[in-house]
Amino acid sequence: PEAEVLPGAEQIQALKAREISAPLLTHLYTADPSAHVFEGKVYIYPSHDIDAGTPFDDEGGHFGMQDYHVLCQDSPTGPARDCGLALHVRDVPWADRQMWAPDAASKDGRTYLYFPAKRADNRFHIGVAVADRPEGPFTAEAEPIAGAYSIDPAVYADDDGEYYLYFGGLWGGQLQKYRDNVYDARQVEPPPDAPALGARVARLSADMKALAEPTREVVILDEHGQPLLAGDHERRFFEGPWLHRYAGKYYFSYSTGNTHLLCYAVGDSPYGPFHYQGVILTPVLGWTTHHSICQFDGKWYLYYHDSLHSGGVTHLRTVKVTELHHDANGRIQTIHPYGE
Ligand code: FUB
Repeated sequence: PEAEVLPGAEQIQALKAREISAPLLTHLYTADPSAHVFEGKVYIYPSHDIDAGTPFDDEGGHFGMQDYHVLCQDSPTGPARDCGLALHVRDVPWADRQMWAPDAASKDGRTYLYFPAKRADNRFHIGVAVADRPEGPFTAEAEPIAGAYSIDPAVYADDDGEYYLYFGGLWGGQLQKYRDNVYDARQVEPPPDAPALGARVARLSADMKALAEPTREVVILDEHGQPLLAGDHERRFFEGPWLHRYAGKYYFSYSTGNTHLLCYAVGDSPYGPFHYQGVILTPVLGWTTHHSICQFDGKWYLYYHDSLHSGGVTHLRTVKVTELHHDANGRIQTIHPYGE
């Protein structure tokens, strides 16, 4: 693996002078923000970045997170509070390490936290933990969710009362090792001229703790109605799926990973297919980019992260928020995190 090359002090100062949003808080490193409006407030479910002392590697071993803290805002333009420890890996019976990007859903007065972690066998699974309050503390189920795997769970609550779980991330997130929900350690990302691998989606069971069906692939189509190709690194799904609904359409958004873009595609069903539309956020400082989109008081907001506060350390990130605009045709206006 390549060693991480940090930007110089001058470059950091120049980016700080141009950043469009300041970190929401800095006493913790936080990343991968999943924001939802629960009980009239914004609750943010982020990763809690630490320097675990694990060496940098291509599998993301340097992301050695151990717990989650939930953040809360009275509104997206106000300060964020750290609600304290919500769940620690030592309290998850099946998990060994690497508590990566979580998400949460609210149903019938309870909050469900969905999170990926590695088992001792080095494979990522997705677990669920339950609380009586949006900020936790959460109690984890004894086993991960059967049929879910890889990383980056995101839950979409549809208007008809159904909940959908999306997940998936390539390379360190291990999605490339699965075909049709079956694990095969020898598998790699498909060749450039083959269809790209998609995120996975399934409806959740009524108790929110299981999949109601096997997961399906989330297919993203190009301008000719053909699936994006695996070699199309500027547009193909890599990790960090998210779903929101705008003007009756379903918007599937995600990170392109090694090209560092947040992109989106639009469809008529939570299952897709989705038609590629464009870029939401141009690259931030740090290798990863990961987001959520939420509506508050009629306005839309993009929650995202970058590594500016840590001087560019890829696994020490801070969460930010900025307003997001859909134009008259429903297209999302591209956001530049350090101005154009
Ligand atoms: O935070 C660890 C991983 O980095 C997440 O799961 C990915 O989406 C990337 O942001």
